Amino acid sequence: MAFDIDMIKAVYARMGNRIDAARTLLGKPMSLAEKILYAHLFNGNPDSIFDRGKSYVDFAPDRVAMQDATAQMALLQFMQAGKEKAAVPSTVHCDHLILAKKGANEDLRNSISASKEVFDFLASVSNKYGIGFWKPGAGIIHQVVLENYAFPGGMMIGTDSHTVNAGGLGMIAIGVGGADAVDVMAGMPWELKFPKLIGVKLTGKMNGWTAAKDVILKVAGILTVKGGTGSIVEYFGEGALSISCTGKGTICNMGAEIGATTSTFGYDESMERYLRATGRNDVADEAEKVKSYLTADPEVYADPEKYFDQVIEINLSELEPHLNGPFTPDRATPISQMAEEAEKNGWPTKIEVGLIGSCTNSSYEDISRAASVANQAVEKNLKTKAKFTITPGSEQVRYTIERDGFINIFDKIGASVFANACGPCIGQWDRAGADKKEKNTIVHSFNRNFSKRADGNPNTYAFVASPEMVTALAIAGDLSFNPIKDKLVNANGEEVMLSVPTGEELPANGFAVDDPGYVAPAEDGSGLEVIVRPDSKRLQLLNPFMPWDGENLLGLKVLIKAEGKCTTDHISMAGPWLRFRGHLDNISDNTLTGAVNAFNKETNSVKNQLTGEYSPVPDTQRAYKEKGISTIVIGDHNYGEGSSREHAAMQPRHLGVRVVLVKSFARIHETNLKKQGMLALVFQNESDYDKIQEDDTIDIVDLKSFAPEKPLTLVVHHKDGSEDTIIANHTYNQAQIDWFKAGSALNLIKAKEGK
Ligand code: MIC
Ligand code: SF4
Repeated sequence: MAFDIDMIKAVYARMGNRIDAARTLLGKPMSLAEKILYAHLFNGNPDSIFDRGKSYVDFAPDRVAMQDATAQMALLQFMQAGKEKAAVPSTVHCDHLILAKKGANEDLRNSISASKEVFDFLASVSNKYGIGFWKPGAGIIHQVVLENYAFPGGMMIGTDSHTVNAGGLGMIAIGVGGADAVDVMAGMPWELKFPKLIGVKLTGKMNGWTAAKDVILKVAGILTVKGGTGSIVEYFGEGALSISCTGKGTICNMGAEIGATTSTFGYDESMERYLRATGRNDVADEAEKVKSYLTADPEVYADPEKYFDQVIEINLSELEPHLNGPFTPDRATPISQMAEEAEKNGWPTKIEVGLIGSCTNSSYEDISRAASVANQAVEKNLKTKAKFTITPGSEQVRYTIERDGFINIFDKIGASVFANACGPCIGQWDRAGADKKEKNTIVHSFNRNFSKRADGNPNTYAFVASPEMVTALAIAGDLSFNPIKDKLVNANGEEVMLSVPTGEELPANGFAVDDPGYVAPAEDGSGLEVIVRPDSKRLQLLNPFMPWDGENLLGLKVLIKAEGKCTTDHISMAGPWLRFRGHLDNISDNTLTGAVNAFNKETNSVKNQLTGEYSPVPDTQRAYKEKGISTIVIGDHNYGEGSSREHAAMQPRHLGVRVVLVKSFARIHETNLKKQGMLALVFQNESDYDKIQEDDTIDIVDLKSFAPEKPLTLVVHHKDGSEDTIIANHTYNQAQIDWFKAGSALNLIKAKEGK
């Protein structure tokens, strides 16, 4: 039986009426995204319609998922909210804090002992508040959610940007910061700006070396890292029907890389097959009964231009395998052009390591197709040139692929199998020699390839591809190798070609697992106590942020003017810093250390206006804080792109930054800033960015009349005595202005609870 089947039945029972009511109000056929959104309004039955891209709407998601690195902060906040139990089914997954170094068993043992305090904390909070707990080694949050919790037509949020993976099972699944998870677990409305809609029509059918991954690599190339911002991407068309459910998951997963709010597919037979194969006949049976509500109305897909804000069409029959990178997931190169591009750009073509797996690509289908390529290396007597690693997404997948002999095949090409966890994808890869910072190339089937992400080396050129392409490229050891047309020379000196991968969508003998790694919470946890040691280096109870004093913000010093890409990895790096995700003061020592200072083009070196000296960003900021001086951070486009980690907002807040003023924001980060009581502002006139100088002091002169839709005025005082006036837009509605006034959204929840 599926988890929480009663909740799922209840969602389906009310869905029809709500969608019918919305259709009547809208007076037109509905897309799937609209159906799910209107079926999940906090106030129940729809009684008005919303403006896409404009209206803020209160939703009631069906469930919440959290991973260990973000759950700590989410749960530390939830503990302050004064509730006895999580209001909706919620889970915690231990996956990010697990190192990849020697191999699964040893790494898992070492990581459990290194992070015992944190895992124990998460286990005990989960137990107390009725939250399901998935132990270290159970798998990566998104794979475990797809296998166990996702259901067509449902709505969930998760404290990780790749929560969107569950769109593969026809959900609206959205990545958020921990404070948003607290809203939902506290039974309060969860607010989102009603998204715009992008339709992607898939025609034709994939063949040969092309995989589902190539669909999203192509889409990323078209839309770029910010093209999906504020939108839900809905895939449809005959091509969609031929993609497996897990392949759909891969496509939705990487929707995070184009900034999309989420992506989804209509319910179809691939989803039914997957539900049944993963032990959820009950969900499949229920979904079958409400099928017409689990996909768009037919008119929408027949005439998409009329119903979506933007439509993209991709012919799968012609789609080539892609390699995206280096350093950004939207730099898309079809394999046929790779040799030329690499040469033109001076990318190192020798591949050192191929890595497959991760939450994005570790389905049975992915692994079986990659194994079919690896097997050819064995049979055709080829020596695999690059190192090769596998990171399975869940214990269920790992157990099944081992049983079916795939691990054995990978062993023969000298592969290492890492623990079922994020490992190398999140900088937990203790890669030998990475500290030498040598220029080198890796290829992987993960989703992100920002500088330093996998191994901490800024000179690692990482390219993203499908698992089967990664395997072929690892065998060849050469970025310019195109398996579709190029030959390789084997150990006998013969020229051989790799034939196209073959695989199975689902295991013929079913999935199997010995210990899935799930721990159910106590029925009644009210008497349980959660302990945080006061001298802990890893965990720190939170102190509420100070409310706004009602005055204009005057005398703000410019902490840093960040230039170019400034992702959450640049604002709060992962890797070794993951160990401080539950300790706000300690993790604050990495604040903005990856951002490039526009004035000297260096990272982690900014001018302290009090001394005139250059010092690391966190030290400079702490020096201002000590003197009670507030600061402002200036940023470029798509500031805060990437992850959902609210640390990127809480750390600056904790250190005394009051305002972040940028050319544009990534969605989750903008919300995180608002939730934590920061001012998130956008230049009305982009070129004003150039007016900000290193020694500036800035006043916000009309904050006392802070109101929705009313821009704010900043007076910038330059060192030479001259001044500039800059207008900043913002997207705060009244409720969000109240968060700002209270010091944070959490302060407001607490006030409502009377705690
Ligand atoms: C990531 O892929 O960057 C992460 C680590 O999963 C993050 C969450 C985090 O920072 O903990 C994400 O994508 O949200
Ligand atoms: Fe983990 Fe990487 Fe997936 Fe993030 S993207 S959840 S770090 S495997």
